[in-house]
Amino acid sequence: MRTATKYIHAGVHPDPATGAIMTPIYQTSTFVQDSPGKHKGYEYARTHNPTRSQLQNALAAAENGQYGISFGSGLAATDTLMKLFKPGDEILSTNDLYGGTYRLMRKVWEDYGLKFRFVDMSDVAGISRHLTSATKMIWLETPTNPLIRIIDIRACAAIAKPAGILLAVDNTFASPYLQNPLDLGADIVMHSATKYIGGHSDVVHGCVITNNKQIADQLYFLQNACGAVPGPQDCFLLLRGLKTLHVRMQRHCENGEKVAHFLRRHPRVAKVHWCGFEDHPNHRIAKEQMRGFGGMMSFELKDNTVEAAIKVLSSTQIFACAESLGGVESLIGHPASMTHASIPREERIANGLVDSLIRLSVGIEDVNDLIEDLKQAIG
Ligand code: P1T
Repeated sequence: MRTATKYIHAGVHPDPATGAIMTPIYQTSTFVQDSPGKHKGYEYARTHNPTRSQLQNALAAAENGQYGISFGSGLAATDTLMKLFKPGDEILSTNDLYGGTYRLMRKVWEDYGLKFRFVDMSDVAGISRHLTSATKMIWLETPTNPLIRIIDIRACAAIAKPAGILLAVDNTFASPYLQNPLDLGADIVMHSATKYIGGHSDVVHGCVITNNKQIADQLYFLQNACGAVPGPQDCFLLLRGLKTLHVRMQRHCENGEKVAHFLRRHPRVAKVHWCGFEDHPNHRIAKEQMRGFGGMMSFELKDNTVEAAIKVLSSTQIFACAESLGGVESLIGHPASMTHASIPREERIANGLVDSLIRLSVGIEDVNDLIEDLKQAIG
């Protein structure tokens, strides 16, 4: 099946009871059994739910994977992944990543004995230097949040595989439409499906997809044993969102390109981070591993102050000042005080996340309105 057909049909089938073409919302906590253990495949809704099962199949298909495991949020998905490890195990992570993931690693899992190192993985050659005999997983985002760095997934897999280290990719910024990490050698792909997969800013959800049966079995076990599961209505919204992912992503890419070029020409803008520019440091890798450059970007102001950034964020009329990304509507955010506030300032600055950095999630509105809005807001 080709991409567009896959998003609409793969992994889902009409409801066996009624023929409903859209997967019904099985809003039930339990399933009646004929006698103990004699049932139709469903016992209790934390363990299995038919709406969730179809979503998991559809998400797995979207990432060319065999197993999909859904969670109540992206962070719940990442949190469950961390439970695959034992105290003393090390995880090597990229140093530019969602602030909530950083917080989960540093403020939660370090207390349980996991060790994390945060390094710049856009320089792949440097990665091996940070591996130790205790390293069990490489964790990366690409494009990274919020500096849109690109990490070479294939090259990371070539380092991880021979060393027996798992490679996990948070594919939230690209979406399955632009990039499929499992095809590039990753063992695990994770999404905050809250973003492009849902696409309408109306649901919080996370998922993990893998081709490794052993990992999948462990994650299904943890999904039930720890219970960070999504509700059936959320699963329904995700199933619906996925069906239009390709159409939305095409427009996100078109609009993103025009907005990025507009920003680059603006006299008050010092630097634009968008992986579609030919002089982006990792553009060649982006071109190789992605099918487009997406609608996520960030930019720095010449007046590199929090105040200057806040002034822009307070002045937009169409871009809504909000956390999150990937919805049909355009959002504008200030990572230093919003999504990445949990990262200490010195660490942020050292990694290149400056005070005036503004992040855009370019939506699918008329791009001329978006550009006019930014023009009046930046001044
Ligand atoms: O919000 P949640 O569904 O729990 O997903 C967390 C998450 C994981 N990975 C990436 C790359 C993310 O961007 C996020 C969430 N990010 C935001 C809310 C944000 O505005 O960046």
